[in-house]
Amino acid sequence: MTSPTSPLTILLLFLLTTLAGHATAEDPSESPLPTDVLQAVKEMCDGYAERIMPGILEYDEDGDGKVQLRPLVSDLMKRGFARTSPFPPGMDDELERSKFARNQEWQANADREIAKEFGTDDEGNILKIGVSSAIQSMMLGYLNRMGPLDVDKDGKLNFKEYAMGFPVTDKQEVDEDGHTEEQYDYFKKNDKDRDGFIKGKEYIGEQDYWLNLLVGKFVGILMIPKADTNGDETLSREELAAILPDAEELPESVPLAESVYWIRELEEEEIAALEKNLSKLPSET
Ligand SMILES: [Ca+2]
Ligand SMILES: [Ca+2]
Ligand SMILES: [Ca+2]
Repeated sequence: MTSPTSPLTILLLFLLTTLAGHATAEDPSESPLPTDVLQAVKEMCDGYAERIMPGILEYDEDGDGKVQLRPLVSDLMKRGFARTSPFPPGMDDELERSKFARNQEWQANADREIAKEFGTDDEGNILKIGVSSAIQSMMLGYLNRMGPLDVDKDGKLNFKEYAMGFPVTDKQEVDEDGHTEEQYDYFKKNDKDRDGFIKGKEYIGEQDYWLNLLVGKFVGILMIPKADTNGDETLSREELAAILPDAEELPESVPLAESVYWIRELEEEEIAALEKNLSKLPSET
């Protein structure tokens, strides 16, 4: 598991916060992005909504195909959603504690924002199209904000411009130009045509990566009660192993009431496995 203060986690948290912190409605018709990019964003977000809806429908108790947003969020909050985790036992270092607290605040904020923007009908029921447009809004908000990084205004980001979007923490090693390995890695990964610039749909590649993680975590948070197969409100090691069979390390047990905190710290491959395996489990009875 990634420790809460590893550079990658900080980067992830930063991006989640960047995404989530801008969840105010972004109207696609007012976006400066080209039509083909907007269309690609829409399709991507429809796909994310497709993935999220089965998790939401787990909360459809009367089977009418509708789930109300407010009670759903209250349910999730009982497991740590939109809340900050208490300090782990033995975390005494002041600096470590303040970083942990800040990270938790970011995560809780990301939760609040993702749920707040879900579109509902007049009765407060969550709509698939409302889920898709909430994610689109987050994504467009971020894409539109890439603009200011483009200092020389040539419509694309060179490495120096791109790297400004990634904060370097005091614990990260930097080269003589003040850049981290992660910055180079992410730039290389997203510069798909290798022309030395991030432009057009390459912006989306970045977003798609982080949103994929965010959506995977959210589906995990929605479906985690299914893993409690004996219904004792605790995920035993056996129950955890059933959903993460390949995990190298698993906690002894995780109370359902703290399951969101546990999911927040999972790594990329674990999040993917969690979503896949929880989807296969029968619904909670
Ligand atoms: Ca530029
Ligand atoms: Ca490129
Ligand atoms: Ca159990």
